Amino acid sequence: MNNKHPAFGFSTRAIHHGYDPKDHHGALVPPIYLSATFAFPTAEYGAACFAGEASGHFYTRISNPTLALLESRMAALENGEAAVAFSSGMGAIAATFWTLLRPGDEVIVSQTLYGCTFALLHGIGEFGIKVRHVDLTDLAALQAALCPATRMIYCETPANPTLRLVDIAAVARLAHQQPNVTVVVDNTYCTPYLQRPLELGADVVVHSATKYLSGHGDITAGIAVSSHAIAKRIRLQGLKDLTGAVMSPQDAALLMRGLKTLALRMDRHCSNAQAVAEALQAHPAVQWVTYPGLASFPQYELAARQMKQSGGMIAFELKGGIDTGRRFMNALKLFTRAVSLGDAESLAQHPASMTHSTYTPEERAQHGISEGLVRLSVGLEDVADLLADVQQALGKCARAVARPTLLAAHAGK
Ligand code: 7XF
Repeated sequence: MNNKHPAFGFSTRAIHHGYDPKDHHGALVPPIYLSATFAFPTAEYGAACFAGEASGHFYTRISNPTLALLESRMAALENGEAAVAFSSGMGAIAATFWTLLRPGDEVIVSQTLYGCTFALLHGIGEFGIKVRHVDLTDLAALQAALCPATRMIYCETPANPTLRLVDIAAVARLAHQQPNVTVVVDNTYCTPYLQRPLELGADVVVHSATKYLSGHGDITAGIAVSSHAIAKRIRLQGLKDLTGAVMSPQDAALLMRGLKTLALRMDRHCSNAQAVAEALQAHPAVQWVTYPGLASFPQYELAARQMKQSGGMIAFELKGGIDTGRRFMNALKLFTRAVSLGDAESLAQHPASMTHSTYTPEERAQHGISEGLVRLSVGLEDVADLLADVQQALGKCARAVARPTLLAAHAGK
């Protein structure tokens, strides 16, 4: 899918693609078409729209000019042919699954996914679709899991919340040795500014656009980007009939506003997160920290090859596990205790009891989500203020960890 939109750079496309003010009374910012339905010039034309013989907007659950502009912009940024907008990331993922999978099919999914995607996979399992969880960092395991019934490979990279990476090009190469296998990548953590899965051989990219793409925490939204042929199927089956999870035109306008600053914001998220990850790594209260920009990151070379920068998400655990983790979270003054990610505000949450509470404790253990893992979404504030907040909260944990150790030393005397 290379070079479909080569003319302009990333930010120029994010700001201008698909829109010319002269077609809209000179309006600099695209108007919002707040209309559920669209007039037919004749009865025959209306019938032709429903028969798929005429193009044009006729009902917003299927298409709308504001959504169409957003979709063409997202396709331009991901270097795909087409996109379909949804009311949430889960809407985009569910519609993609329902469109591309049928009873008897098998889907191979990577270890560790966002909690509700994991729950959705349990759900589709009840409809006769076999779900295999495979460690996609192990290509031999993937090769062994592929079979004639395999229709889809699905992964997040980096995964929420462990940050484990999947080598998209290697997985796509293996998958495409077999006909009819669609590789779907959730690119929420990276956005197309940091990583473009379609250029690496994936067939569909899905996003929770609730996160970095919109960037301001004020909408829930989702996007699927692919070839024209797959997007048409996702629109006419997954969106129109099977979920109805259409994005509101007002949300599309907010999302396009967010896209204009995506590159600037991502640069800042990445540099702030790098500084916070380094501070965590250097602190004696920290047991481990995972961030793709640290040399200690197990897939550091893959991260450097596949991602333009290291992203804004950090996973770490404190000595003393979740008890100390909760103490840390409750001591934060600038970071907000909240789920979601990719906002201007820095956020801290505990996956085992929040975003990944859809897993049983045994499943979390199998998928590498430790009970003490704390997840940070590093925002856009001044880095000195973020570091000061993390340091003061860690200071409280260091004292809490040191105390029982001292008591144990005395008890031993
Ligand atoms: O339906 P949503 O817009 O909330 O998106 C679902 C979704 C899909 N893929 C990834 C990688 C996600 O992280 C999400 C949503 N995750 C939030 C989080 O992890 O904080 C949801 C809060 S419960």
